[in-house]
Amino acid sequence: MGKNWWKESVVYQIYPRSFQDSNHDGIGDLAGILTRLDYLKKLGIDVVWLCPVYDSPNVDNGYDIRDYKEILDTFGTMEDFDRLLEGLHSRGMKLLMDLVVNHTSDQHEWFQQALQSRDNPYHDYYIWQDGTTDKLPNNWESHFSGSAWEYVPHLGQYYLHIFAKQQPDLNWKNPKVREAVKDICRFWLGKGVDGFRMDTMNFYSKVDGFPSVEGVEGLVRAHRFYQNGPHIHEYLKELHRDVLSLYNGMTVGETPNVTPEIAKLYTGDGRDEVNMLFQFEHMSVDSGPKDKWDLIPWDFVKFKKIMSKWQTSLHGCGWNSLYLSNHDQPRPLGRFADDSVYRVESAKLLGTMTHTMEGTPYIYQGEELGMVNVRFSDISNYRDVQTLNLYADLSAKGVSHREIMRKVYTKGRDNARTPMQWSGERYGGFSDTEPWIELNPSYLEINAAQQEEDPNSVLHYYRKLIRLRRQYPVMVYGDFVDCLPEDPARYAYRRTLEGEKLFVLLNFKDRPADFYQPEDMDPSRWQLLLSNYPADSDPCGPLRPCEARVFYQKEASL
Ligand code: TEU
Ligand code: CA
Repeated sequence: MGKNWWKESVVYQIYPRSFQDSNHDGIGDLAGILTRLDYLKKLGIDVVWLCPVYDSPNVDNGYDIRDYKEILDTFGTMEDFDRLLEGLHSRGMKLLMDLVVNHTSDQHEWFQQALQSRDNPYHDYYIWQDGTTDKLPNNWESHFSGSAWEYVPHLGQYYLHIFAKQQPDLNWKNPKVREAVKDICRFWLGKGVDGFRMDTMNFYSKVDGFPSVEGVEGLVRAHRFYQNGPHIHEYLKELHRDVLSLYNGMTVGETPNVTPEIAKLYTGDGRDEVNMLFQFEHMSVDSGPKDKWDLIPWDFVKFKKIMSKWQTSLHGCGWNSLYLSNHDQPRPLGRFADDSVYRVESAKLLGTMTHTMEGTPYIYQGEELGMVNVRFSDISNYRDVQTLNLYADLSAKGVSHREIMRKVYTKGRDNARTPMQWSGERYGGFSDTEPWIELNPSYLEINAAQQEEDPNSVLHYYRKLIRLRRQYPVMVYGDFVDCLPEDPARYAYRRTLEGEKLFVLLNFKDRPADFYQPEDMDPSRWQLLLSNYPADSDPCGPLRPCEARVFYQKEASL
C-alpha cells in the first residue's frame, strides 16, 4: 500500500451550528468559521470536515437536506462558502464536505413530488410498502425511536425512514437516484472541495423484501437488513468509477456494524470504493445489545483488543480512521478516562492514543481543549431530535425522568454540540447573544483563550502531537504490536518502520502503575518524545495517574 496525503493528514471536524457565530443570532455560521482558520492552521490541521451546511429544515441539524446545492441561509451564502474554501486552500488546508445521501429531508422537492401520487416520476426515489394503518410493514425500529415506517393515508403506503420521519430513505435501487447523487458530488467537487465524509454509507442498500427480525417482541433495530446490504459494493464502485476516481479527493464512509473483514471490502487497495471508514466497534463497548441507550460498564481490556485488532487487521491492506469523539458521541474524557481530577491528563492521554496509532486522526471541535459532557437538568434545554424523541418515548412508557436523564447525560448527542468554548467571556466568545443551545458552564474554566496562555494546556499538547506526526513517519506508517494485551490498566504498544521504533505507554487508570519496557528496546538509546506530565522524573519510573509517555528509538537492534 502506497503513501497518500490523506494518510498523513490530521482532520478537524466542525459542527457549524456550534463553532462560531459572526452575525449576532446565536447560531454558528460560515463567516464565523472563516475568522477561526488561523486557529486551525496554528493547531496544525490539514483537512477540515464540515458537517452539513446545506439548505435544511434542521430537524436533525442539517442531516435532513432540502437542497443539496444551496447553503442554509442561517449559515450564510454560496459566496461565504466560496470564501471559506478559498481561505482554507490559501492556508494549505483542504475541505471535506458531508455527503448525506442515504436519505433526504421530507421537504426536499423529490419527496414532495413523491408524495403526489404513486405514478409521479419521483415516487420511486424513495422506499414504499403498501399497507394499512393497523399493520406496519415490519418490526424495524428507527434510530430515533418508534417505527422506521411512516404511513401516508392518501397513497395507502408507508415510506421507510431509518432516522427521523422527516428523513425518508432514498431508493438506491433506482438508477436515477444514483445519477442524482453523482450530480451532487460533481457539483461540489467541481467547486474544488477535496472529498467527502459519507454519512451512513453502509445503509444505502437494503435487503429485498424488508423481512422482520424474528423472535422479538415490539420494535427492534434491524441492522443486518439495511447495513452492508446486498448491492452496497456495486453502488460504491459505480460512484467511484463515474465520479470519485476523476478527482484526487479523499473519502471516509461512516459505517456502524462493520468488522475489519468487511472494512477491507470497502477500503482495500484495488477495491475502488472509499479510502477509509469510521468503524464503531470501540464506540459500543459501553452499550448492551439493544442500542446505545442500553448502558453497561465498559471493559478496558476489551476496548484495547478492539483498538489493536483494527490496527493489525488493516495494516498493509486498508486504512483506519482514528477517533474517539464526533457530533454523535458524548465527550470521551469521562467515558474512557477521567473528566474530573485528571481531566487535563486524560485529554492528553486519549489524544496521545489517537495520534500514535496507524490511521488518519480526527479531532472533533473542542476535543483539543479537553471539553467535557454537559448536564442540563431540564429536557427543554436539549435540542437533539434523537434525545427529545427518546425522552418522549420512554416517558410514555413510564420510565422516570431521572432514569432517562442518566442515559442522556451519558450518551446524548448534545454533550458534543454545546458551543465551542473560545474564552471565558459571556457566551464563551462563541456569540454575543444567547446561543441556540446553552453553553456548557465549564467554559469559564475550559476555554481556548486561557489555554493559549498556558504552555501546559491540552491545546498546546495537541499542537505538539500533530507536529510530531509530521516529523516521524513511524507514527503514520509503522506497524503495530500490542505489548500487554491483558493488562487491566496500561495500554502499551510498539510501532516499527524501517529501523525506527516508537513505544507508547498509557496508564488509563487514576492511580499509579508500574513502568514497562519492551524487551527489544534499549532505554540507553531511546528518547522520550512526549509525556503528559512535566518531565521532572525518571522517564523509566512508575507511571502517574493517567500518564502517557511516547519513546522513540532509531536503528533498533532488531
Ligand atoms: O449518524 C449515523 C448513525 O448511525 C447514528 O445512528 C449514530 O450512530 C447515532 O447518532 C449515535 O447514536 C449519522 C450522522 O452522523 C448523524 O448526526 C445523523 O443524525 C444520522 O446519520 C442521520 O443522518
Ligand atoms: Ca450566526
